[in-house]
Amino acid sequence: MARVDYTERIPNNVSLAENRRLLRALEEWRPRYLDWWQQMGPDGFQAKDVYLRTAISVDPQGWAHFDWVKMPEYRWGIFLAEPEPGRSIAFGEHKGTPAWQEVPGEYRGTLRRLIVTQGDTEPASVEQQRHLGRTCPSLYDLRNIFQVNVEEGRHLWAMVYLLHAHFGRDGREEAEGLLQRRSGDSDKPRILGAFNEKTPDWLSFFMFCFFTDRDGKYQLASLAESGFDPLSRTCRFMLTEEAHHMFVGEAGIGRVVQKTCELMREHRTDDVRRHGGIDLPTMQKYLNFHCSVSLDLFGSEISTNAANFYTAGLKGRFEETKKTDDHLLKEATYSIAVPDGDAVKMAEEPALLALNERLRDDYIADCQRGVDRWNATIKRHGIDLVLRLPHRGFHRAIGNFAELRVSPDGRIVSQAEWDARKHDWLPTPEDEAYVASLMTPVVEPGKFAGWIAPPTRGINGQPVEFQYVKLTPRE
Ligand code: BYC
Ligand code: FE
Ligand code: FE
Repeated sequence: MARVDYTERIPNNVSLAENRRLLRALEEWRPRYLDWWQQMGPDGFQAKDVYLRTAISVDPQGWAHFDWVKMPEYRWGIFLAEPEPGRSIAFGEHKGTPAWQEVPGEYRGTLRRLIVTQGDTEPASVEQQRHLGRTCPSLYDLRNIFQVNVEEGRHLWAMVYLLHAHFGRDGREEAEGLLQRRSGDSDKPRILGAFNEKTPDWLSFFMFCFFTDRDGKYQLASLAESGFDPLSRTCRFMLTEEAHHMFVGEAGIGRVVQKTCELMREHRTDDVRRHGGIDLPTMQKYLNFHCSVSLDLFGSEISTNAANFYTAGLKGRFEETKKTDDHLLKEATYSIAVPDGDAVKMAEEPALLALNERLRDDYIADCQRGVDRWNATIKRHGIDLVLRLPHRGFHRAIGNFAELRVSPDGRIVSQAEWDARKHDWLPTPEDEAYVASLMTPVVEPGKFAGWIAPPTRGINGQPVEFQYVKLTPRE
């Protein structure tokens, strides 16, 4: 069962060959997906061989397969984590009853909506990143972004499979819609805010992988708890891919920090721009931006949607089954941050309504661990500066703080103060132009752009100077 059948056009471990109708529907969707990939996927590298990892089975060893692949020939497939025999629903009003193998009629619309929202982010991120190959800081990084892109493409397949297999005609229509919306398009934008922002440069890309893919980790982990077993198993396998995306983000920013610190020490200056580096205050502004738009992705602090998802058994908490409370949350309360005059105070709210905020708290703690590791690098260089996550109310467009102006250190400020200070807090057009000016491609194996340190090791035991993408045919 764990073995993936690669003799099939659509590799899968869901016995697709035995379900002719579903197979046909997915085979019809496939050329439209490939058209979308050609049109909206990585710009300019479709014919190049890339050293990619492909899943050949869903157990951890199945990940060991690396090979040269042209991206349009990547084996996008449908992989679900192994079923847990006798799995039951862990929370909400159906707690203790067997997990559903089919969609319960009463939750059809809600589940479809959750799956479409999740699915929509996957192609959106590929669209946002499609121009970045042309300005890669190294072949190693070029390979990594393409690995992320093909896996986000596969995540779209994962959600489209669920739509086709379990939602009939509506599901097929939604699967088309996922190929029709476009990131940043004013007529048919992607569903969630962060996925309509631009990812214009590699600093933004690494920040996106660190902050926005990490929202993916937390959302997928909550959906992995779902009582709808096919969704749970799909998300559990997606999470194994997500780990690499967050590695790309954390290590990418870590390498920029490293390079900046080296330049600061070498030239005994904070002004590393003169030496082609990205100064730490600019990195802090990019961090503030990407953190705040990613915090919005968790929804409002108080959400009846989230309460309904939970009570229905559709979307759990992070690590729901490891928690030892009643998994119903009818009586429990949870402490959330709320604006109070010009300060922020904590208020107890019904835990059931505060589930988005609770997930956001888990996410912030996870982000902080990465920031601490960057700060350890800064400290090791004897530099007296710390990167900080902005306050959760900073620059928010969703929730309690959306109508307010909040400083990164969590003061509710006047519009006048915001206007005067926002250039200290968010990237300015000049900052963006400076970062853009650094984005000249470096494609010689083993060479890196001057604003980023090399990684400590290569991919799959290969040396750092390996030719991870074959830009010219091998002689
Ligand atoms: N932008 O009760 P509320 C990933 C809407 S990332 C625009 O506050 P709820 C990836 C909301 O839809 C993971 N609209 O929130 C990463 C609702 O609309 P209606 C993606 C927003 O529903 C990198 C209204 O506001 N997965 O995988 O509890 C690369 C009030 O909603 C936003 C998921 O998101 C926003 N930021 O929670 C590639 C999981 N926030 O009903 C991939 C599935 C809220 O009034 N989605 N709204 O029309 C969900 O679980 C929920 O839809 C949300 C929102 C957590 C997003
Ligand atoms: Fe994804
Ligand atoms: Fe991802």
